Amino acid sequence: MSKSRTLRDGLNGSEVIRLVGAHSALSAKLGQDAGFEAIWASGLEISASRALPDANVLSMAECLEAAAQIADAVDVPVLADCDSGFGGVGNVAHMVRSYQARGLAGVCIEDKQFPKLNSFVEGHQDLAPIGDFAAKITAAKEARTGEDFVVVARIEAFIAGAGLDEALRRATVYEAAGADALLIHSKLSTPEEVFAFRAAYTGALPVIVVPTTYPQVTAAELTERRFGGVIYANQGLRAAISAMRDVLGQIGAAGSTHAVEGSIATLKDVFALQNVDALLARQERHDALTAQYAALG
Ligand code: SPV
Ligand code: MG
Repeated sequence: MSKSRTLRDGLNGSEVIRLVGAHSALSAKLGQDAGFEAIWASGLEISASRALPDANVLSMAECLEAAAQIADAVDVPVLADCDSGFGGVGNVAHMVRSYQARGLAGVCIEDKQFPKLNSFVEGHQDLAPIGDFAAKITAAKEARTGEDFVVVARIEAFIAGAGLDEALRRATVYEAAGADALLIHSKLSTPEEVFAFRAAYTGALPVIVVPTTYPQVTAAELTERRFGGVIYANQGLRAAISAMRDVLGQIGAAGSTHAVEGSIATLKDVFALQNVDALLARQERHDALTAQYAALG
């Protein structure tokens, strides 16, 4: 089954599909190994891994390269965070063709103005006009090939302080424009807003949430409340930052690596993640073939 079909089926399944954020091939592999059904190529994580703000500073080509490296490294589907689509409808069409060609299972675009600003950064969160964003959704759908590639419309009404009625109005229009799923985002410390949205939304699309600021919510509760997907968008990156800062600080303070050696990943572990065994097996076969062909001559 294609990765896009798997993502589509997962979003429409009887339980929420769990996506985990990644910024690199390695972090995506760790997410897959941990049992997540899909990967979120996170704009926040990818920008942060370059020590840059999540504010459309990176170009589409740079985001695409990172997302494609992620997709190449895993068997599970990857949903790409494409911010507000990198421009107008022309950019969106090019974006969809490029992401689909590089093996992504779908794209998510959000109804904010370019340049976007990460939803949790204090500052102006300006919503795109509803018609303008809906036209981008249609452009995305028209640019994809086949039926399975997923186009997610992300609603930022709560983030911009525009309220439930505006979120629902946008959901209806984006559904009419052809979206395959909705992502409703909230920065409250409880799931109250997204629960209210899910209860009031009467359309047919699966609804995805990103419980970064309301971590108490469980996947089981989201399934019970009829959500389609949950994205743990940045916990892997945050864990890596904490772990690296801690270990590097210890090495600097102690003047040796002795104290940390037992608590960090072994080189054997690193080699396994790099698929070194496959490389060695290929080399062995190459050596055998070389000897065989040499004997023929
Ligand atoms: C991301 O991971 O880049 C997201 C989710 O878009 S959020 O950071 O919550 O905006
Ligand atoms: Mg993002």
